Amino acid sequence: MAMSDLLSTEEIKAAVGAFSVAESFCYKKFFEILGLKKKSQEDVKKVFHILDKDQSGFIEEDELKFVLKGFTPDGRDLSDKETKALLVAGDKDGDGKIGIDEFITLVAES
Ligand SMILES: [Ca+2]
Repeated sequence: MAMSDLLSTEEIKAAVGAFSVAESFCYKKFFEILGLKKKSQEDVKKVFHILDKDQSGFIEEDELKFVLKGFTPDGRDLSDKETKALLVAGDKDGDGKIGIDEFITLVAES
């Protein structure tokens, strides 16, 4: 399963391209441009599993840093500050990583 099976390449390009400038990342706008919120919960789960590269069942901080690359290889790395902000937004139970339910909530909130 690849991101391009779930989301259109145009939307991926537009969403990643919108945050090409350092420190500009906003997950709400990102998910909005991607059209992720309109997707079924099943598809959002599939996106989660792609981003969970080591299949640990959680998106950890080091996976969040490369979240844009998870969508397209030319995505930039998030800065440490952006990564932390995204983690704080998504990590509702404070365990330092994002679980699948937290990811679904994060998308729903966007
Ligand atoms: Ca993981």
